Amino acid sequence: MRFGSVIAGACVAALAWGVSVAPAHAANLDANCDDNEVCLYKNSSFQATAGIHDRTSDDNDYDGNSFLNCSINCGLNDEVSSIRNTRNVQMFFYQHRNGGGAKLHVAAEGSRANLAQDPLGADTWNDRISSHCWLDTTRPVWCR
Ligand SMILES: [Ca+2]
Ligand SMILES: [Ca+2]
Ligand SMILES: [Ca+2]
Repeated sequence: MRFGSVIAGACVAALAWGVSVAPAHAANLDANCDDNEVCLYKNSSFQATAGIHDRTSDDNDYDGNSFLNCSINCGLNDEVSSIRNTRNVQMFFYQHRNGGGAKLHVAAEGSRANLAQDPLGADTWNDRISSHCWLDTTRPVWCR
């Protein structure tokens, strides 16, 4: 195959149809942290092999979502320990679902390598995040 296995199924299908594909094509939930995604990691320091959830959309409730590349305790809610935002738009992450509780700002194309170093009251943001959104013009009402 001309391209590596990191190219997602949707991209391969597009190539088969003769459609040109940008190199930075964002593939939702393929365990690769592509451009225009938010990449949530179970461990600190962006360890994709220890659990990653890479997505292209806002999420108002992590409950029921899971890490990829993960075999045990893989639920997303209250388990995220590092973050990459690869979209050129700033983001908010929230303590609770639907934008509830405290919020953590991450810059456009910014990241947090270790949420245990980001204070949340007397505690930290490690294993606390439950929803997120990009602060673009189409953001939902709960993205405050
Ligand atoms: Ca991806
Ligand atoms: Ca964690
Ligand atoms: Ca939470």
